[in-house]
Parts: sequence; C-alpha cells; structure tokens
Amino acid sequence: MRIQRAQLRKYFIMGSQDCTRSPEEILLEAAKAGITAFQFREKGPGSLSGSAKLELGKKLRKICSEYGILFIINNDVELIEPLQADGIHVGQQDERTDTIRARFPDTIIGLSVTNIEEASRPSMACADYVGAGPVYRTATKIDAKEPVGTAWIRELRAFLPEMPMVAIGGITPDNARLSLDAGADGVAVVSAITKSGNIRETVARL
Ligand code: TZP
Repeated sequence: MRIQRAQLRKYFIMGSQDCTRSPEEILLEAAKAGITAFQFREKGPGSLSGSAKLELGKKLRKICSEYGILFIINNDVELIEPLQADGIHVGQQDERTDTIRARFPDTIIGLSVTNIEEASRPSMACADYVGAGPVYRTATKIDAKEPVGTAWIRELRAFLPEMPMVAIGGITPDNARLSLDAGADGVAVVSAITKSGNIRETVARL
C-alpha cells in the first residue's frame, strides 16, 4: 500500500499562478491547519518553469516534510527525484502511469478520471489513487470538463470499491460533506484555500 485513504482527506493543490500572496505563506498556514496532502501544480498562465519552479518546489517540499504532509508533484516526472516527492499526479493526456511505475516503483501515482470509461482503462492498474471530477464548475482549471456531480462520485465508488479516491472541482467547506457522503475519501481544493480569508477556519471546516 503506497497510500492510505486517510492521507487524501484534506488535499490541497496550489501553484504560484493560484496565489495573490506568497505560496510558502499560504502552504504554511494550510499545513498548520491540518491538510493531509499537498500537490505542487505549476500550470497555466503565469506559472513558473525551470529553476524558478524547482526552487519554489524545494521550499514547499520542506514545509510538507516538517508537517508530515504528503508531497505530490503534478505531472513533472523529472522533478520526482530533485524534490523527493512522495508521489506524482497525472491526467489522462499526461505521462503514462506504467512508464512512471517502471521507473519509480515506490512513488505514489495519482490519476485524474472524469468518467467510467477512463476509470476502466489499463492505466488504472498503475494508479494508487484517483482524482475524480470536476464535481462542480471550477474557475481554476481552464480546460476543466463538464461537472460530474456527486451522483457520479457515488457511481465511481460503486465501480471502484477499494480505490483511494479524492473528489475535486469547485469543492468548498459548504459542499465538501456531499462528496464524502458519496464515497470519496477526501476532497481536493485549490481556490477554497488560496482565496480564503481565514485558512485555519477553512481547513477545519473542510
Ligand atoms: N482538476 C480538476 S478541477 C481542478 C483540477 C486541478 C481545479 C480545482 O480547483 P478549485 O478551485 O478547487 O475548483
């Protein structure tokens, strides 16, 4: 078992492009407030690359180590070793899960799924958890698919009874309970935390 379901309970995703203040400050507040996992996702307009991405990644990685929080890198296989990432998260169009698994036998692999067909593909065999959604409409991901709703989370849970699963997309403290009740092990959020005026309270309510 590379991941335990409880580690997905409060899964925070962030890149510098999501922040209007210091990403380190935001992550530190979220870490102190009790997030269980963090995904470093530099993606889309305004995101960092190259050494700037690596340097920020190192700082965020350090915070996760200090607070015992899983550190997952979004899609960037070449950063797994330099950042000593616990895991990598990929989408359906990203790096293949079997290729990653062959190179990194112990690394957690997360895979995004948005319908049952994707959840049936061979790539699932190398996934340790799934990110399921978008549950609701989201302004954070430009190319997000149509919302699937919590009824689909319930359907996916019935299809994958044992798979660690985190619900994502438009999740807030007010609606998180519905995804958990539908069978998700946890909720993954970007803006609920990056745009929060009180991260401690937001994470507690999630
Ligand atoms: N993948 C599916 S929706 C999404 C990602 C990365 C963005 C979620 O952002 P928010 O702000 O929590 O809706």
